[in-house]
Amino acid sequence: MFLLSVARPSQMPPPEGPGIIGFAGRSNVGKSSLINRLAGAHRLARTGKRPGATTYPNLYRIHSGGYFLDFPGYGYMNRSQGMRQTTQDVSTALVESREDLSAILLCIDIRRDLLPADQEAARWFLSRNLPVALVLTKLDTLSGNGRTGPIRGWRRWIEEERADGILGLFPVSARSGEGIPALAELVARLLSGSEEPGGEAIGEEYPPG
Ligand SMILES: Nc1nc2c(ncn2[C@@H]2O[C@H](COP(=O)(O)OP(=O)(O)OP(=O)(O)O)[C@@H](O)[C@H]2O)c(=O)[nH]1
Ligand SMILES: [Mg+2]
Repeated sequence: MFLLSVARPSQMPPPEGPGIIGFAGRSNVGKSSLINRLAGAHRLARTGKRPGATTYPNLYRIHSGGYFLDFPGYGYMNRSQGMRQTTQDVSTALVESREDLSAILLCIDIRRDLLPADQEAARWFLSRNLPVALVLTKLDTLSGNGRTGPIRGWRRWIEEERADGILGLFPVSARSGEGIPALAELVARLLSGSEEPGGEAIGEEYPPG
């Protein structure tokens, strides 16, 4: 169920037992579609053909307990600078103020190379003491051979990064459902509190770059 579009952190409900899982990533990578798939509801989060379908962070309450927080995509240039600044401020404030934000599912289009913006986003969340799962979206758009490159590339990146808070690599398709069970399992573990964060917090702006 859709709860609210968060223009100010004070609009958020008070922390409760199960936490919040944040969905971040570049515009149009399929964050909202993934939320719908994981929540088992088609029209929960608004999805769009045009980038920037999600303006402010949107909060959804999940049937099994806990929340999904859909962050606006970064790298969306078609909105005014002032508007982007406002939504970034809200996102940054939420990341800094919500101790019940338990992890970030960082969504990356599997067809794109390892973009600096995605790498920086991962590092930024990790630096804020937030565990990050790297989710490679739109898996259905690539065949077996085409998948190997990006999956290997990100595996190597994870090895080289050696960050405690990286929860793993999850190639998924919100369209076909492939890879979703493994990610749903992680989400269940995160919301039940059996997956623990690590790392040290230092300050930077969201989104990076
Ligand atoms: N082939 C394929 N297309 C997908 C998949 N998931 C999403 N899409 C398409 O990608 C486009 C963007 O999807 P959204 O879920 O709105 O993406 P978003 O990341 O929420 O976008 P913003 O809110 O603009 O940041 C839509 O046209 C979706 O239909 C997928 O698993 N496979
Ligand atoms: Mg969206």
